[in-house]
Amino acid sequence: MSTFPKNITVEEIVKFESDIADLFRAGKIKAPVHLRSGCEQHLIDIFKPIVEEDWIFSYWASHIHCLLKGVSPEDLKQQILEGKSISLCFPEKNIYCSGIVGSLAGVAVGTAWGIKKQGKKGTVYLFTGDMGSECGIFHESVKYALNFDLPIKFIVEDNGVSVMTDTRQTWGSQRPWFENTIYSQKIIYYKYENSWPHSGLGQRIAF
Ligand SMILES: Cc1ncc(C[n+]2csc(CCOP(=O)(O)OP(=O)(O)O)c2C)c(N)n1
Repeated sequence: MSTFPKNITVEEIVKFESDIADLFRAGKIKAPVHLRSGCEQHLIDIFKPIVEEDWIFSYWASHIHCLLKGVSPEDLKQQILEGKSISLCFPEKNIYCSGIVGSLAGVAVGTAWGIKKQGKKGTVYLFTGDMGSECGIFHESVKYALNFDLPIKFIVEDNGVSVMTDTRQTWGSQRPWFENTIYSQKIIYYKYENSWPHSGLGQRIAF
């Protein structure tokens, strides 16, 4: 798997998101976009062991995950221009995303179960936000994956908020539920501050 692209820099990622913001501002994207920043180096590091045969499941803000899994910036931009930013899918790259909170946890665990049962190669990576990681389906999925030793890692990307709601205040705890539990061995957790709004640009766009 030596041809797998790994050389995308923080600057290239920042420029990609900024270019998409310009297109959105100009009214060229007639669908939601969710831009992210501050997580670039974390994601570059997390993607280091990820190879082509691995699977990526992510949600509404997945531009950076797609780039790091080897989708070309041109192909990604085209899909975004076609209004698919919120649920990007590249089956040829084993990438599936959804705009529905929690929807992919069971799918990702099922994929990992299939890999194990069929003796195939590959690891599944499910990316989720901090609020997504507090949902019941996420907890059940991590529990099942740990108990059956499935080839899956869960990545929790904590920007502190669910849209504009403070996630920790919502659940009455300053710590994620899995901290210092046996489940944390299945989870890669990092914190970041997103300089973009949750969705769009925080301004009215006229098409
Ligand atoms: C089932 C469902 N309920 C509500 C929403 C609306 N929604 C979209 S993103 C989001 C917040 C998720 O927060 P978090 O998991 O922390 O993600 P991030 O901050 O990284 O976007 C919500 C409530 C949705 N997409 N799906």
